[in-house]
Amino acid sequence: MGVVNITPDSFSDGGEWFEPDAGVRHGLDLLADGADLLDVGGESTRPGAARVDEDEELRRVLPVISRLAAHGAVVSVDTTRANVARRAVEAGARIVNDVSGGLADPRMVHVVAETGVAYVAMHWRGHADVMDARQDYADVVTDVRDELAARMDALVAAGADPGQVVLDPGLGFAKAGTLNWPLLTHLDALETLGRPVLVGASRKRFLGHLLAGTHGGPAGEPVPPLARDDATAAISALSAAAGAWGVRVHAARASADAVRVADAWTTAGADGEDADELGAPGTSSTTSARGGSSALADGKGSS
Ligand code: PMM
Repeated sequence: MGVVNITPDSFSDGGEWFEPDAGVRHGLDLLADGADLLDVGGESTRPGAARVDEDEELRRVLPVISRLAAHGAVVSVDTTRANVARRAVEAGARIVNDVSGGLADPRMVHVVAETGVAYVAMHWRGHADVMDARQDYADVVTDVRDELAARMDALVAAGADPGQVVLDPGLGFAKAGTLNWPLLTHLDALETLGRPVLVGASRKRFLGHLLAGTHGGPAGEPVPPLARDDATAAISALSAAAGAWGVRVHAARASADAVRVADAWTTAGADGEDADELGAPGTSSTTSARGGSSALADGKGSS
């Protein structure tokens, strides 16, 4: 899943693709680099970010979504607002990616049920201005799993089909540095909920901290967002090998390659030693970020 942020202030690429033409061009570049899906967002969720109003969010995302959909791209809209989700689906989006898992807007679960659209429910504990203060977990893995299970229940209670839902641990959202690693190493805990899992680690702060003092930078200083892409690709490979359905990334090529490597790796492991059994990269039927995308495009998800 390639990220197309139509925002002036996202933490790693704010302002770069703010005009619709630039956003569309960037989306097409991500597809050329191997992305299967494009995630178009008009509101930054970086820590401390102020909210944009709904009209402005619509003005940012709708033209880009309709043009990318007209190019045949599978588009998701990154929004917490039910009305933006509905309008985006009307404009051609086939997936709603809601970082609040339906908590920010009580009407969202109904839009998901009524449209039948595929829906990413991310773990969330509050908007960007408050989330850093909401990091109390008894056990981060079980708490995130249980809170996502509650979001599934709310969706089903509103009439949505569980088959519409993809789950996301929400790396960096109400989770500082070290809290993110157990979530990554226990993706299987989320997989017990029976739905595909999306991982959004790309360029996040915890990677900046992991790499602090490397890349020629000063000791203790997190490396800047654009220097986190190689680490992001490593997470993409490991996530795919652990069974993730997708990875949400800013730089598609390295992660698309990483997912192919993981796919070949797990296929070889599952099929035994016969290398001839390996198909062309990306064509395997085994679970991988690439392998699941067509199912989601149908709105059915994968398992
Ligand atoms: N992270 C961001 C935005 N949207 N959506 C999902 N499903 N998962 C994420 O981890 C996620 C997201 C923040 O990153 P950005 O500001 O660079 O888009």
